[in-house]
Amino acid sequence: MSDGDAELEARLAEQEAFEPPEEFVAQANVTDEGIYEEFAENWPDCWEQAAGMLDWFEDYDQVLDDSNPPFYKWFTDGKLNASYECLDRHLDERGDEAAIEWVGEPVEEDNRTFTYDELHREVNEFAAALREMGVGEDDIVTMYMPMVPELTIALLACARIGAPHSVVFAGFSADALATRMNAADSEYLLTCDGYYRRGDPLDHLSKANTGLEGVDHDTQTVVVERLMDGDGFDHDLADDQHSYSEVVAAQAGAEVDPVERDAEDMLFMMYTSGTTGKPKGVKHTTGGYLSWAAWTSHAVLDIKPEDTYFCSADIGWITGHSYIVYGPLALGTTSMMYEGTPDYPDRDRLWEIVEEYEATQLYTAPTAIRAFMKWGAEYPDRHDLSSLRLLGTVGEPINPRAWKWYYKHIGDESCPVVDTWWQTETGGMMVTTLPGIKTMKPGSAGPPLPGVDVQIVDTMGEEVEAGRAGYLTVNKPWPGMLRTLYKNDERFINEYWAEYSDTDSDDPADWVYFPEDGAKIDDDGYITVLGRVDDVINVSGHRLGTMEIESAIVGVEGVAEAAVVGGDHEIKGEAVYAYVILEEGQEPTEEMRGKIVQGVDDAIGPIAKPEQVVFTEELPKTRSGKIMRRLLEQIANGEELGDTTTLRNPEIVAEIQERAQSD
Ligand code: 6R9
Repeated sequence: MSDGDAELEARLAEQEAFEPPEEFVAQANVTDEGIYEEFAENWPDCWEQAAGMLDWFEDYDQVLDDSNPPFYKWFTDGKLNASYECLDRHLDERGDEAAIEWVGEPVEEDNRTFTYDELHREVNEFAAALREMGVGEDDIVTMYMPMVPELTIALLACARIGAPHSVVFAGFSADALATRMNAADSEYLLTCDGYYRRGDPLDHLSKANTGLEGVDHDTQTVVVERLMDGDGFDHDLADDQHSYSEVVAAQAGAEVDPVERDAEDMLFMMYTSGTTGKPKGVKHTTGGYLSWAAWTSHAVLDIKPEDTYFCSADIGWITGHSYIVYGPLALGTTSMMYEGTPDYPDRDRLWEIVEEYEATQLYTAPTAIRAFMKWGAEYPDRHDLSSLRLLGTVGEPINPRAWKWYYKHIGDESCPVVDTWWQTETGGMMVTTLPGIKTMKPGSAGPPLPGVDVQIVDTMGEEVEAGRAGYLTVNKPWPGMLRTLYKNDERFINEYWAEYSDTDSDDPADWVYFPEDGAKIDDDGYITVLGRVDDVINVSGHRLGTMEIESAIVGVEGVAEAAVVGGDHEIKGEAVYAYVILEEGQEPTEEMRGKIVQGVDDAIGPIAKPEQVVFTEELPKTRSGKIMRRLLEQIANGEELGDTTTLRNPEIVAEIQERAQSD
């Protein structure tokens, strides 16, 4: 490091606030500070600005119908189609411009550009193929796909014919696929033969087929051929399975009119983890969700049609839905899709892509930034990243050191960084600075977006003082919010509203949304999100329920009981730590440990695999028999232990601690 660098590092380390770069402000989509007051005074009509980003087939009557909280309706009786919004309406002006730049794993030169015209054609053909298979309006189509262009095509094809999609992350297990298809009564699946990881072909269809065996109703499957000749596995398609290229070829040139969907009609559902073992099917609508995705893409990501915008998330998660597909394409921009990992063939892969495509925004996760930081600045330094105008992060809290590294080494101190807090359930961003207006404070996401009403409260629902830890709550509905949990209104109320609402009231003022995150607020209204307060672990920005992992472990033969907690991890943020009691006569062998790890892999997927499995004869329990997870977390983190006197079995704690350390 040169002296100049050292000086700069020292200055950055001390600096707590950063102003938006002037050059950025001069061109930003939103620059008038008055927007905060304007939206507050004009709520909920302010959200006409979000709806106004779309071209509606039929105008809505009412911005918000809050007559039956928490079942809010937005843009009532408005009619639109998400596929039309993301494709058709751009064709006149942007038909020849790139909609999707797809960058494949570098197994050969097979990157693909889809112009809006081309994407429109592909979406129409696949929409026709889906119809031909019998998919009707409101039939749920499941996708179990890696980051290939057909995934985006399929989402928009479903939207075109009014069939809600349910995407299951390709890294999830066969069991996870079956559970989700069963829960959604989904009769259609889109998957692929395989894909490439670090240059090697990976069999995906066998996993999908295992999943299909667990589905309790008839299904039809479409299989995308991603692998190249010679890399294929021995796959025979069953009678109820069709080749993607064949069904699409049969519809060459077909055009499908985008169906008129009501604003409140379901656009998609997405399963996410919660406190109990059963994943939650979060339902999003067409009008509110799409308005929210488009408006936040415009205001926070500063997307303009001529941009080449790069979000490195996977479409298997909500970030990919809102900020690779729906938001950016609704704005008519070029959205990148990257199939591979950031470190293959080398650790400069993302920077190579940014340089080659002249990406203008990069939206990624703190876990990735921490890995980049660990690998060192030499990798981004190899490339010209000056095309970048804005940087974003999402998924988990970002520590100030990682924020500053990102700001300096990727953004060259000339790009604002937006730290965006939101969830699967919120549909899009909720708390973040507006990049053309607000001072940035590393580690703090920022104020709520204009028109978003957030309070930090104590267990009684009273606002806590500035600087004190409390619970994040949202006190007014917003267009992008989930409408319910699929076919489970009761769980919807219990999970998100019951904690702080008067659930007997039909006055919206008595209803408060609780996202189950802890947070604190500064005097100036900036919010620092502290993390989940439920039994959810955030591994590399991915939500995993401890109960789901525990039930996978208990499902392994020979295991009697298990407790799982999240412990700190340098790169992943949090990692899974498992404490396991074996049945009588079972030995705590390495083989058993292997079976447990495999059991989690089979039930959920590799991301949920425990970092450490500690065998014990007992778990620390309170007198009422509740597992003291706090103590297990402290053990996982190698921290000093808190009070153990209220335990039924205090002596076990030291023993577990010893075993965890000797492993
Ligand atoms: C978009 C997404 C949601 C949970 C959320 C919170 C954590 C997300 C964050 C953040 C601190 C941020 N989270 N963004 N925590 N700062 N900027 O990640 O959705 O997968 O549903 O996870 O992620 O704990 O409750 P999802």
